[in-house]
Amino acid sequence: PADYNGTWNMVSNDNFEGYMKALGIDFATRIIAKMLKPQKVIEQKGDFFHVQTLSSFRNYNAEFTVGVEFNEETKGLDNRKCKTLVTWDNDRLVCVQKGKKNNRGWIHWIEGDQLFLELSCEDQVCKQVYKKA
Ligand code: RET
Repeated sequence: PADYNGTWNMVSNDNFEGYMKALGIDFATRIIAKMLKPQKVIEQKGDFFHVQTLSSFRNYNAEFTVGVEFNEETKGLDNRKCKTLVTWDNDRLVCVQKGKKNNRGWIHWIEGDQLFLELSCEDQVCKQVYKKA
């Protein structure tokens, strides 16, 4: 599989506002969150991933094994519970987050020294790009 290990700094973040609104994140949080330039710190051992999304305001921590469904609590985001499954689509990581929100999930892939992340919820798609530190 592809190698996602490393520290990645955000360079662009398109429609994060729409994504956060679709999740039902409150106005005050959205105002702060959309100004952030989070950093992703990814540790990968084969199919096991530890993904930290770090920012000056709040962090989000995710640990998963590709192909193994787990109970995700989106602590500090919309604080919901999801049944989450990440799978490989060639070298892309494809995540489905089953829960109250329809069409929720994300896709990660790498091109050169850039890490791409597309976040979906309901009818909203947020497109983020990170560059390897
Ligand atoms: C921040 C700041 C507080 C508000 C929101 C945030 C969003 C974090 C997201 C993290 C996604 C992580 C993924 C990990 C994959 O392994 C930045 C914590 C809403 C959307 C996709």
